[in-house]
Amino acid sequence: MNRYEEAREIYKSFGVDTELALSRLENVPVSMHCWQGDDVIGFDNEEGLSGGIQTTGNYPGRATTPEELMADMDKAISLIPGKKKLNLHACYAILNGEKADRNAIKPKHFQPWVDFAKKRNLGIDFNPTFFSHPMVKDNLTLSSPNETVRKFWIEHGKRCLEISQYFAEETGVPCVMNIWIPDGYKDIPADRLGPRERFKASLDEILSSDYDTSKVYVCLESKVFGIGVESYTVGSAEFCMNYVSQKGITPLMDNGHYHPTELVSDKISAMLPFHEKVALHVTRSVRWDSDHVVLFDDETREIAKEIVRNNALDRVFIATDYFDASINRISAWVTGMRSVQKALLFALLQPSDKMMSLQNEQDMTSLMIYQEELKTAPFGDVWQEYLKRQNVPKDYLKEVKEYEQKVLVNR
Ligand code: RNT
Ligand code: ZN
Repeated sequence: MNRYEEAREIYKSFGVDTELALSRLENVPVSMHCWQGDDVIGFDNEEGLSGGIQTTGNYPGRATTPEELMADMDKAISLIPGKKKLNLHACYAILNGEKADRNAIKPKHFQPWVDFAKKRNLGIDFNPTFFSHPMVKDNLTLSSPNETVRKFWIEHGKRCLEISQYFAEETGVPCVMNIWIPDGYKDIPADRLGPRERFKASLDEILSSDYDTSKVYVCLESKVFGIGVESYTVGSAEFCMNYVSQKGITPLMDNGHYHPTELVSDKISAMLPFHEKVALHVTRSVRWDSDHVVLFDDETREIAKEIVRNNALDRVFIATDYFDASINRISAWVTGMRSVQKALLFALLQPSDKMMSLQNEQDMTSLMIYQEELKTAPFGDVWQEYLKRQNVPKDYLKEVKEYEQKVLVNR
């Protein structure tokens, strides 16, 4: 027996079918964020990153053109097992010298991305970019008291809805379009209600445009605070939760956007009874919303367990969202994407039904022991088998280093 076969037997003794787990895993799409490749800069502006988020580090080789970014994504994709989706931001529009501001972008500015996705059989998700732009005035966009500013960003939202629907129609896969705004105040505001009323009205206006809800899932992402906007965030958790419920759109939870002792893994089951779909930004927050590379850590595993054991693999949109400029960016993509998939496999290898009945029988003693035993079951051997079947190398470091020497250092 090889290691995988032995592992299969051990899992069998827990009542777990590793073959079933492997075949389920390969069909779970994970949406890969393009913005890890260029430190969230994009191609449509000369501005640095703003909006209360920040990349740190200056590792060589940042992608600076669409061709470079696509080549880097291709390299990463070749090292990531499983089903992927492409997650784009509006600032990655490919304008080819044309003047089209955020309120004037059209599907055609994303056609090269559609070609890229189609060739690789990927669906596309999308995000309006409400940051890194001169029309962000005093850290405000859709909630600004300035009508011209609001109008500009409302139009941007509408443009993005049209582009999202174009992605869905071209790829045949529904597009998840996520709205996140950086709006807030560094210091204590005098009016907390006004900005939220304006944000609500702006969202209403964006959503009043005619779009096909079977093709575009609009999400709203909440946040607790950002750099330079520490005292007040317009799109807080309560605001966003109420808004999505009222409008029947999809909540998006980023696990960097809560107080450090709050866990998104616990929130998933609080959202599922009320929403057809729930969207996630999987990240790793170190002390704050630092957007470190996702690892195979406790909370990532716990999030995956909640998706799997609640039978919600087809109800939860899983996307990565982090940006580390201090390490090789291809490696950052691969490590983070692999970590999400590892966590999903780990979750698929849990005898969830058995453990749920232990809980219902109030046999918490057995449940504790079961859970502890499973932590040291030969998970690694099943993971290696998955990599083998998916035809991706176990040792991606070597490939990443070679690509660095051949391509990245020459930029
Ligand atoms: C920011 C949000 C948002 C961004 C991306 C780039 O705090 O997490 O999702 O990270 O849109
Ligand atoms: Zn996010």
